[in-house]
Amino acid sequence: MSRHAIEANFDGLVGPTHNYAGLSWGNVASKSNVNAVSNPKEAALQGLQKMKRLADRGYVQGILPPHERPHIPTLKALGFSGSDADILKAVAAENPVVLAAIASASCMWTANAATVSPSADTADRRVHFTPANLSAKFHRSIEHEVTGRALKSIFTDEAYFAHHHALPSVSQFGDEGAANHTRLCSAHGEPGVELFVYGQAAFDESLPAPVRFPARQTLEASQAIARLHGLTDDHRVFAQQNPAAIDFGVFHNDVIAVGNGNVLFYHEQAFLDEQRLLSDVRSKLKGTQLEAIKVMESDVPLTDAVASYLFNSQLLTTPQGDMLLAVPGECREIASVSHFLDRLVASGGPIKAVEVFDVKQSMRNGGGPACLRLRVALTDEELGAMHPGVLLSDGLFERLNIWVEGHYRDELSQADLADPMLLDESRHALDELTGILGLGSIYDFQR
Ligand code: SUG
Repeated sequence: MSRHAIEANFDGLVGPTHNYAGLSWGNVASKSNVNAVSNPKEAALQGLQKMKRLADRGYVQGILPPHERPHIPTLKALGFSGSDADILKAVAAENPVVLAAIASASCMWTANAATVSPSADTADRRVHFTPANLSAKFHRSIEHEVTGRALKSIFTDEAYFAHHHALPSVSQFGDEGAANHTRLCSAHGEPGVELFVYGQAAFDESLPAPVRFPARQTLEASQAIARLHGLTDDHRVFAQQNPAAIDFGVFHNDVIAVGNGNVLFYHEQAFLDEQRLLSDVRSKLKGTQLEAIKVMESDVPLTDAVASYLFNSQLLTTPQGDMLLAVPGECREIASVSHFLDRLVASGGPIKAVEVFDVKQSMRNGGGPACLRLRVALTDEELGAMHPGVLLSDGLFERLNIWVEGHYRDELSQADLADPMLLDESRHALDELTGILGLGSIYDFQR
């Protein structure tokens, strides 16, 4: 039975410690901006502007809160002791990379927060959530616990929502969440096909793997998520990412492909076996035909795709039933990409409009518009059952702008991460935020 549903986008609100630490080997932007001075205030305001513009267009826009950083409990688990100030001083002296990791605001990229399967696809007809273990990177592996708490406090009613634990935190079950998961369907409320794109098979060495950069998502993790979410064979497809693309800096599938409704928009180098992927999706997709929009290397070289983040765009269905591509500003700065976008809109295909968003602060760490959001398709009833306090309204937008202006710094260097005042400022800000959003005590310092 199909029901009317919408797609809500939950953006990560950028945290007060947003900084450039070069923590992500394999992510070109993160490595090339290491030690640059960041502007957390501007980053948070850019994110809010993106949310507001989409909310103004009628999209349901939600917010996921930043996490407590620097995360003192992780340092205590690593043997640091004393007051918070002592601990920060000791870790800064002994291992500044560990300090940077536990201070990262990386939970802003909520495409990596979790994998979400809408109720139209799952065996028990509930919306299923699994926070991603993000085990490939230490700084991200500490996100899933608080992500899980936040998701549970937003989607509480067990009649509608099912929550799973993150998978075991080892590389064999490395899971990067929705960044490697695309849902194709005739409409958000109709049963769909969930496409899981993995970088490597952990237990099958006969399959190719990248040699330069790590594959963060494994086949085994994708299969486990599909099992947990109760996706039968006709609702799931597994496909391998092209290892050569990972070695080129495509660390998540959402850096080279994006899907929405019946459209899959991707670069010709995205997948290892593109024909098999297309025929698997076509055979399982009900009520509509797959529209594959493939971008050729001769039109947009992979280097330009990675530099512009063309595919890290949000592909959204408009109220008229067309599609809108929400691209990062960098797409208009790179000639091949900008020309391609003009031709795409003029081609008469499903993508009828391109909107440009400035998320430069996030882009410098390898996070475009699509990294900043987690998609949750919800029926009208499910939307009514979730916690409404995290949905962006004009009033909440205004309140959050004031909150950012009041609590955030406009400059942050690596040396600042050890400043005990930053920890205090951050906790004060987050304590107030859980009040604004009505989320209850989700942070360790509140418990
Ligand atoms: O995991 N960058 C993030 C970017 C995540 C982008 N998300 C998606 N493609 N969905 C990452 O590599 C860099 C942090 C630093 O270097 O300071 C970072 O974590």
